[in-house]
Amino acid sequence: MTIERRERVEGAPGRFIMERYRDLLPLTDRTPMVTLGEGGTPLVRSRALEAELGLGELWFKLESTNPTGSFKDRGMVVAVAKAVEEGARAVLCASTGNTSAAAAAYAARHGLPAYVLVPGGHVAMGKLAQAVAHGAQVIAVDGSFDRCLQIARQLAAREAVALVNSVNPYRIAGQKTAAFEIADDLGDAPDLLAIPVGNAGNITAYWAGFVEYRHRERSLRTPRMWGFQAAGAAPLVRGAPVEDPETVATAIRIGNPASWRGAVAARDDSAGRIEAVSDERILDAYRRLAQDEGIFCEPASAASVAGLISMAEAGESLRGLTAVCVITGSGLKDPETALRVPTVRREVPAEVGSVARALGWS
Ligand code: AN7
Repeated sequence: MTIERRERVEGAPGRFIMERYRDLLPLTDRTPMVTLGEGGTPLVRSRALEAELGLGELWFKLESTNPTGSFKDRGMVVAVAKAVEEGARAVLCASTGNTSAAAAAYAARHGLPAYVLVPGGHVAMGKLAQAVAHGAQVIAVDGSFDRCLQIARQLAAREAVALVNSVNPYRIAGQKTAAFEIADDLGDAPDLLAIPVGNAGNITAYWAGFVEYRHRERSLRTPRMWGFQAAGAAPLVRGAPVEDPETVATAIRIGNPASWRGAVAARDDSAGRIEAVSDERILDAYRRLAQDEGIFCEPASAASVAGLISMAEAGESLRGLTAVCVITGSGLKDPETALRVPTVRREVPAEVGSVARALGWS
């Protein structure tokens, strides 16, 4: 018996999406196969919400476990590799935070400089820390994400940098692999896919992934796509751009999504929905995920769960259906929101009696 050597991949072989789904990605033999271990994320079954919502099965796709703590790594690993293949000498993006963290990490991995434009004062602390730690040049712009993206597009058109926002088709290609993994893990696509929507790249990518998988007969069906925007930043629900988007879920504080048409097509072609959820409901779902399911996500991610709860309350029948909620980013990204609740008490003296009293045990 001969054992064939597989192509060697730098980093973490096996679960690496560019290797596992190579035949479904726009790679060539000149694409550098560099990884930080993205993809292969867990699909975890609900403990509490599934029965409460009357679902047959509720699963959480934990994209928060990607190397930089969000789904952005799937698209960025492909986009930066292709940028290198095509001769780019730097990468540029606009970001509400997670894209910048991923761009900075993968640029560092390839030895390229990264430039990121963020809306000043509206990026969660953990994401900013990542971009800075990886050595990206971070420019805080006095304006919204939408303005940052406009400026980034103009700069990319006149400088020799690769724009790695989701207007870059390699980002969408990489992010499709999450849909492939869900169908592989469940044995088929679910009935429903619930997902937060900001710039709308991810809902576009998931839909493309499910459609492609069915087309290639690797799954039998496609899900209904349910996208959820924050009420203060819900242009797709309103049907018009929002000038001054505002929400506690800063990741999706976006008023004019670049993949607008992709999101509308995902909704309409899947007989799905795009709805708005209030910040109050987002924070409620955020706490329920952490306390009843053991899943610490960032507020934007909780929009998918808030949306499912809202739809159930509005009388939408979920009975017997299999649903997947995409948990797009880690709670560690935004510790300030987590600590806003008044549960951390002041320090007590270092002795048993005081600690027991503080615990309410005596
Ligand atoms: C945790 O990082 O747009 O609808 O610049 O970070 O594909 O934009 C982030 C978006 C959901 C929405 N959840 O995805 C950025 C950025 C989290 C996010 C979204 C984002 P898209």
